Amino acid sequence: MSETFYGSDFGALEAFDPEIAGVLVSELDRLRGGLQLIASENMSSPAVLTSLGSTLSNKYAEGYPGRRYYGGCSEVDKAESLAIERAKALFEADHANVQPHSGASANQAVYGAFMSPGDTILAMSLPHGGHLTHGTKMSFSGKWFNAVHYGVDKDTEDIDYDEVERLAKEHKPKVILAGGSAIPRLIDFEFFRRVADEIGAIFWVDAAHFIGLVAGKAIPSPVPHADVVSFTTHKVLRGPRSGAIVCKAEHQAAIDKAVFPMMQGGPQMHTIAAKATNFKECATPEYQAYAKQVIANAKVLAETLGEKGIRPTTGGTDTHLSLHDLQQVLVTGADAEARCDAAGITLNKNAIPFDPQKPNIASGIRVGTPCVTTQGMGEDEMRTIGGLIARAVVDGDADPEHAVSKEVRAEVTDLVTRFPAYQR
Ligand code: DSN
Repeated sequence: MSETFYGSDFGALEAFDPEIAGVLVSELDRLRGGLQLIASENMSSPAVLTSLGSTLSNKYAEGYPGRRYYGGCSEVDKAESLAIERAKALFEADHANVQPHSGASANQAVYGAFMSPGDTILAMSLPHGGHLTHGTKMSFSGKWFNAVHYGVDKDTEDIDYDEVERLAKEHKPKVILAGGSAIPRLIDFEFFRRVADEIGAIFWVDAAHFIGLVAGKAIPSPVPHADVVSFTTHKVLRGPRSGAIVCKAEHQAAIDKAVFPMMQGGPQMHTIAAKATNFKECATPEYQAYAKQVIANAKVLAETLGEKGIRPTTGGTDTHLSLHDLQQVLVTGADAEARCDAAGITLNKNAIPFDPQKPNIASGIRVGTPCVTTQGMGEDEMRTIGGLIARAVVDGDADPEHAVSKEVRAEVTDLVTRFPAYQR
């Protein structure tokens, strides 16, 4: 039986608000028309998008299933219970909280659960691949907490594990945090667990970037090792734009209280329903094959760019992303991003470890394969894409009318026509 779901009625939007309807259409055209290589983005399924555009958005449901501060929660309780149970099963976790609105909200809750203002956290530095919420001075996390940062080793460009251990013993942080937004290599969770145990610290993993690879059983999971794992649901995982936390049973009460009422009010029930659907998708063999292909693709893309003089830091990748040093080709990250944009390739400039440039210029780019793999592309297409990026970066221009921009864009169009996003 088909049903009319008020909320997915594009015709109604178009009739009432053509300006916003136009934005929806032109954004879809933008997605379809170019290559999306931002490592933190993906393309959720129509099933996930349907809940996001549903009447569940109307419901106030402060509290947790069966323990709400509002009436009328019988149906949203079902959605949240499904999301919790599916997350626990998918990640083999004791407990899941699916209410965080985003990765930053999830991280706020972890601080709230385990730390008081002035307490010390040991985390990866932002310029070496960490994250804004991991104690940078501009963020609440650096203003309210004493953040000590480790970085990468100058030679390997991978996490400097000796420094982690030295700083942990010197500063005795309450929490040790692993994870970040530009780490191409696997993280040694057992090492972090041992160091945390030696000083009696909580071990927290911010798995936002790679949790989808964990869900797809393509890389080892932090869940057995960490006290708490926070993550976003919209990156490789391919769910709605949101966040979640899984933790050991002993931290359940602290995490739940920190998410609500400490950091958030009403949960977004439409997004929670979409998370439930996403967790179900992630348990399928198709998703598991996808996660493995994301990594295979990232390896080939990193290697191809390296062959063109756009060196991958750490020598390559084990995950969905690679970070590339442009100094050899004498182009800044900002210029590379603009040249690629003009050629129909969306990626982002990124600081590389020990970067001589300011962050808004940067000496690197970050590329990721979640979107293009969702579109069905494989290793052959990654070789093509690596060549196109190199042409745009080295010979191209920020002007879309430049000959190289036009040539590369024509090849991008050919590729995305053969591997369409959101097939019509
Ligand atoms: N902004 C995200 C990223 O691009 O990695 C992290 O929050």
